[in-house]
Amino acid sequence: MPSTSSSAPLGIVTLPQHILEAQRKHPTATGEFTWVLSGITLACKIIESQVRRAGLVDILGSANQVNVQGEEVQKLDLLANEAIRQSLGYRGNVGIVASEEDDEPTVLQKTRPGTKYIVLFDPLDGSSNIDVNVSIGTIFSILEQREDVPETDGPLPQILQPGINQVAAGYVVYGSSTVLTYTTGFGVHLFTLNPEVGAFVLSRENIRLPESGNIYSTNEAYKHDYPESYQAYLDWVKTKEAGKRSLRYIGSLVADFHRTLLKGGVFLYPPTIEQPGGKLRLMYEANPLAFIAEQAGGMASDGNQRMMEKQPTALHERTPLIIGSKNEVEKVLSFVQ
Ligand code: AHM
Ligand code: MG
Repeated sequence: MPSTSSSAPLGIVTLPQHILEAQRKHPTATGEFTWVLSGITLACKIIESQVRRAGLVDILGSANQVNVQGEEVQKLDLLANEAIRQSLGYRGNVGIVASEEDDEPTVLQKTRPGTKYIVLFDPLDGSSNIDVNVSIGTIFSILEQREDVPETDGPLPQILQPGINQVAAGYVVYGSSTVLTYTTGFGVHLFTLNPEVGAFVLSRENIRLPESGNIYSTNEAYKHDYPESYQAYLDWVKTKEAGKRSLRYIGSLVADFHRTLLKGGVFLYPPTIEQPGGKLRLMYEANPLAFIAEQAGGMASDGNQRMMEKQPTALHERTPLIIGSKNEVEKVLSFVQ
């Protein structure tokens, strides 16, 4: 029988508890932020329940629409997008939300004082994997509204901030279990959804991304469309000098990143002939994952500069991405820089 003595730790820490504890250590924190994150986690629980039911009801497959990126929108993408927008709509302190699925950002409340935050998100990353039961996820990035930009300039100048300005970032993977990882700049913490009680429970605190790792992750089928420097890296990785390596590529960034965070290695999506600026989105894919990678001791670069220092010029801007273990990212950069 486990001890029931009152001095024994209870052992279960939920996400809201964890955030509140963290805030307590920061005397200036107001608790507003907890409210924003709870909106996001509510949405992710709604999305997860839809994902789990996807094969049972008619929500798989395409919605016969093309999003602003020119990609076919899957029905679950739309549901996920709506879930986040609605869950944040009534949080009084979120002023602007912007999503991969929407051409333009949405201003939730204009002039209300205290509309402090901007939430950027990819509601359902890896959507080409929805129909085949492969892990997909939600990625989010939180910025503060800029006081130096007049409201009359519209939401875009507020949003176009470099990744270093993020106050929080995270992602959820709807996989064999549903996990949420987040950072507010004080380490990276991982929670697992207990589906019976509907709570995200702390699984790992202060995750460290291994400094090295033998897994490389990229769409090797595009190798000949990559710049020669990246091809040289992919040739090197198969040499004796590189040692025994493994290739893993899920095709859902969020799931490929999650593995990289826990096991180490490097994920790369370089520029291609078709997409010379890269495929992945700077503001709601690369930046939030870069923030998490760095907080865990890893690195993220676009091949030329630190990802989080890149000044965005458009909401849906794309970027090449090299992310993962410090030593592995540096190795790739030794070829491409
Ligand atoms: P999306 O599903 O939000 O459109 O995201 C793009 C996805 C990433 O999750 C993944 O890393 C990449 O596209 C896979 O691209 P490709 O099929 O070109 O390898
Ligand atoms: Mg995506």
